[in-house]
Amino acid sequence: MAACATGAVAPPAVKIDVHLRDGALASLADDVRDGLSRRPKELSPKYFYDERGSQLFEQITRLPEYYPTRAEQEILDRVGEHIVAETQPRELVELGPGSARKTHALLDPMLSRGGEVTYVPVDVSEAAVMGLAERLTGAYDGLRIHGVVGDFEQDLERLAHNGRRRLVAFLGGTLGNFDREQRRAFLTRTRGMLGPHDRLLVGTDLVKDRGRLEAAYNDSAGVTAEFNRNVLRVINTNLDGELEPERFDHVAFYDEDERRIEMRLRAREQHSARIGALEMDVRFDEGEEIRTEISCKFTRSQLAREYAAAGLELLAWHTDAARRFALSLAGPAGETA
Ligand code: SAH
Ligand code: AVI
Repeated sequence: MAACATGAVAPPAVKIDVHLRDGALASLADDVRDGLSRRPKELSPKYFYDERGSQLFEQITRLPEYYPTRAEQEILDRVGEHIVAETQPRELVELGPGSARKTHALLDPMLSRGGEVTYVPVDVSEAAVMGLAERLTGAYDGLRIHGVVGDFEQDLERLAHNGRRRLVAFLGGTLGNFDREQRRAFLTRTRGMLGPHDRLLVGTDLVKDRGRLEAAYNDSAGVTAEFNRNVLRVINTNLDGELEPERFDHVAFYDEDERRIEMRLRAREQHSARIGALEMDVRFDEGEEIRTEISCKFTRSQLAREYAAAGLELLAWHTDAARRFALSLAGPAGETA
């Protein structure tokens, strides 16, 4: 028997848990069968983000029309240090980090306080988690990374609390990609991850004039249109599909009553497409649409109400100078005094 070292063994600096290896494909098949059988047809936005989709989203964040990323970066640069000083987290859990470019505004002040810091990125995209783990280990000495390839709608309960103060960040406005019911379920589950001193930091896009909103989702370079069509390529690759992205137009418009952008793919002509793995032929009428994403826009009072309904209390609200985007800090209701 090999001799065992005595004393504490330092945990590895990087650990990755993959919860989705089979699950992603299983749920893709079920979701696509269900979504493309509905009227109107619908697909979940979580399937945009294969490697190409993640790259296209990165390009979107740099488009002149797509202001949310720059606006949120402006807020984080201004208040990131203050938020860390107030909340004193030792663990940062980030839901849907993507490339985690903005996360430095939280990690830098966390690490500069000294002591051990753990970063827990949870993303459905394996490429995103692997990529940022590699980049951040290079960038920070002493940062522990516990990456989780998982679905933040299903896998949050798997994130064991290590007893140290936790900040859960949900940046970019991704909360807006849920409808009201999904938000309530998600916020309630996220509340369940928080101890009395833990905090939730959420980025949300704000209600504003139709022109600026619609421009952000109809960029002149056509990147958002390619991002939208990418969901069809994801189906083709993973489910032996024969959907033809070029037979669909990208559609994005602001619904003022629902306060949300709706993204759709509209069939240019009547046609059918085979999805081999589902043994399914999908028929599209001319002009028929698949809803691929909603992106809800918020006001402070609406978000405060939604937090309260999930057992959370809005503690702080920060916007960019042009008031396009907000970062809100919340904690468990009744335990934050
Ligand atoms: N937070 C980043 C990225 C936003 S894009 C930013 O602010 O720029 C949305 C990210 O959430 C993508 O990385 C995508 O892969 C991830 N994502 C979408 N749905 C998800 C789900 N259900 N579970 C986990 N990650 C998800
Ligand atoms: C990730 N999410 C917040 C983006 C949004 O604005 O709703 C996704 C996106 N869709 C089109 N452009 C960007």
